[in-house]
Amino acid sequence: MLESYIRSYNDAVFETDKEAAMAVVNKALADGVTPENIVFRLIIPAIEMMMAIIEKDPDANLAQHFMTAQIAADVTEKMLEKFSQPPEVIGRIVIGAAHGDLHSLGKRIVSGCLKALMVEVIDLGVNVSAERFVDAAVSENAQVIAISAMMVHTATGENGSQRVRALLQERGLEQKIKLAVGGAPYRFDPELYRKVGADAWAADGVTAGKMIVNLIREVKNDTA
Ligand code: B12
Repeated sequence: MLESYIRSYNDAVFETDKEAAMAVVNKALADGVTPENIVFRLIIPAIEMMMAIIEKDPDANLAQHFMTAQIAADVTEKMLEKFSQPPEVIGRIVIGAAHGDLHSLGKRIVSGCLKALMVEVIDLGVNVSAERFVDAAVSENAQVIAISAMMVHTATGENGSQRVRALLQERGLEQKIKLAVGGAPYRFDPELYRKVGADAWAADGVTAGKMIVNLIREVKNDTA
């Protein structure tokens, strides 16, 4: 039975038909599919399927990619309330677009993937200063600061990742808070993340989710 929902859900996502995707989810729930299975068997595999398509065809439709992550985030949030046991939250991150950067789509996709992986996401929006990233990470008790930068000058700029690294150093927070980056400039130069002082980077939402979960685990092990 689950298989047919998986097929219908994937078809709906492929057609970027959010209503149809939600209808599949609601029908599955009504037919007794557990919220846990909806998240782990329907939502997350659909994101992975979309990424596999995008890897083969870099020109794959951005709307499909975006919609998959949006639906994933929406459905996951609704399903979490219905889990039989409160899901174990893996950790918490703050995310935002770098200072001077107004590009928000990549960040939203990454947020959707993280929420589906049970990571709490505090979205600081766009054009976020280095101080704000660090202050928010401290006040929210986040293990990771995730910075999205779509332009070379916002990836490498003075009030971006490099300043965040300097602040983490100055405030003695490097063991407690890791720095992850992503966005187009990092795909062009896979070593750029090191130059801007980040701990890690990822080329897409699904890889970003996995990488950030690893960073959260690193922090938790180091500070245990
Ligand atoms: C859409 C877009 C816009 C939209 C943004 C709308 C919005 N709300 O986001 C608008 C029209 C507003 C815009 C404005 C501008 N843009 Co623009 N834009 C783009 C475009 C076409 C697509 C970006 C996008 O959304 N991609 C889709 C998402 C899904 O991909 P992504 O962001 O890369 O995210 C994925 C990964 O990178 C990764 N990821 C992303 N963030 C993070 C973060 C972390 C922590 C991790 C781990 C991973 C990760 O996962 C994501 C999901 O898979 C790009 C061209 C391109 N091909 O990249 C130009 C582009 C980024 N823009 C560019 C420019 C120049 C501008 C403007 C300056 C144009 C102008 N003259 O006004 C302004 C700048 C505004 C500003 N201050 O930010 C240039 C940058 C050039 C450069 N070398 O720096 C580009 C590359 C176009 C070009 N070829 O010239 N833009």
